[in-house]
Amino acid sequence: MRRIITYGTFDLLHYGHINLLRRAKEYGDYLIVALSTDEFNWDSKQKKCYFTYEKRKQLLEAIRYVDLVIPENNWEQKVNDIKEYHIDTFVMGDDWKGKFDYLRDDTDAEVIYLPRTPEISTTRIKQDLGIVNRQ
Ligand code: C2G
Repeated sequence: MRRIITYGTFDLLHYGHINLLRRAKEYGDYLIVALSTDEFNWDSKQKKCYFTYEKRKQLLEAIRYVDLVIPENNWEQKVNDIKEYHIDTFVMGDDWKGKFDYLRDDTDAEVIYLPRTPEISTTRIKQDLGIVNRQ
């Protein structure tokens, strides 16, 4: 069984996220999504999510490509996750290109960056709805 992992916030789930998850799953049989917790998002990514971790997890678990959702609590857990879950392929959108190349040295996983879906983003959705600055 070929196992894949990817990481993200996945707030206001949209088709760009689905495109990423669908293509990630093509690299194997079992896709794990490490979902950024509310605390990690706020403390380390300065992102205030619209949906809580539990709601974002529920949405991801309903996606046919996703087999398991685990929490992403910090930037440093990737090496351990890859070893603990016997991951063969680490996948991220190419806005992260190069940022996780160290995993090629520190683990046996291949590191793949996939093209983002260009025209859609959670920020764009909030802007279009005129809610970007309302906290
Ligand atoms: N994505 C995409 N196309 C978009 C928007 C997002 O392919 N239009 C991809 C991103 O490249 C990422 C995944 O969908 O691989 C999740 O995106 P975000 O929720 O924005 O994740 P991010 O905040 O980048 O968190 O440790 C890594 C971080 O947790 C990644």
